[in-house]
Amino acid sequence: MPDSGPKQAPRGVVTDNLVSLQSFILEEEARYPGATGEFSWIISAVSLAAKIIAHKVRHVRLQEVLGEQGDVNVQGEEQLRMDVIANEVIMRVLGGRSSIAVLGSEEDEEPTILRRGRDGGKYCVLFDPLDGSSNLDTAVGVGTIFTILRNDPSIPGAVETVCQPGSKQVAAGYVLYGSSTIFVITTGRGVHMFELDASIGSFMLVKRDMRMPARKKVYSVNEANADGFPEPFRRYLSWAHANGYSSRYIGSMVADVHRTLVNGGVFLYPPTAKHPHGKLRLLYEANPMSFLVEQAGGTSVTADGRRTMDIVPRELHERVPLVMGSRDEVAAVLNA
Ligand code: AHM
Ligand code: MG
Repeated sequence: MPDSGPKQAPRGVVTDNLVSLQSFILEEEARYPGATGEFSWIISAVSLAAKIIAHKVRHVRLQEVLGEQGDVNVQGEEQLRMDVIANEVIMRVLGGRSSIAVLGSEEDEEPTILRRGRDGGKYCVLFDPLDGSSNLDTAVGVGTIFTILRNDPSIPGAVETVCQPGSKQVAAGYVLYGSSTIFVITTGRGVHMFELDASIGSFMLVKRDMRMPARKKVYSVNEANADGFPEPFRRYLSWAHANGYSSRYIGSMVADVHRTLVNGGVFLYPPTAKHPHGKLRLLYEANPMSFLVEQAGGTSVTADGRRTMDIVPRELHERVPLVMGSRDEVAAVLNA
């Protein structure tokens, strides 16, 4: 019999294994001898919270959760009812996980101490419960961003405990509530993407080890603020205009960064007249996204070219000017 070459699966037969987020994380954790499974419990809590929030976001009008709460959060921004609900969902779901020592949220002035290190609190979780929520009115993609840090029981204060540079993150990710619900995560070994199959209630692996292209002529910035940008950013925009670049800006960080991760390009939030230190928050927006971008082969820096994840934070809600994305595109911004 002649050799017919490598065997192919019969048509219509799926050869790839189906992997849920749950089993993926268990598999990852099993690589570490002595792992206790506590970390997997935290990710499973984040994914449960994400499913609850996804359901609410999808029915935001029917459930009448659009509109203002009437309060202002610590950043002086009006809180939407959905911001408050998403925050509560995450606090209540994660609050029950016995290995979490501290929770910190964009919506709360101070981090919440759940338990001390001696009581088993090994980790801290920081999150932005519903980033870009002002876009909910128009059914645009919004997201949840999270990061997991180790708890150092020798540090007494909650703020001091969570003020760790991004390079110390144990894991980070986001959930995009877009036309589909997407969960993207890194534990420092690549970036992996899952999609929610609502019929079975599971996030299923759709892309292992995402890599972002090194080059893509797309920039993503709120160009209406350009007059208030420092000169190098204005020079970059003129250069990009003259060099055939396209502009894509949703105004919802999770959606803009997700597109940048998948397609390449550069996402920027430079200092502006209104936000001289940038608008985005270092600990629970910039750092988790920087971890993902770097793990996918990209770069993330602040306005002065320093690596974002090297900044030592001083406070929970600190802001940072941000340039992140494809390696060569970030370099083009810095070289302008
Ligand atoms: P939020 O956390 O209050 O929702 O604000 C953050 C959002 C980001 O999602 C987005 O990148 C940015 O604000 C857009 O800001 P602007 O409207 O100034 O362009
Ligand atoms: Mg936000």
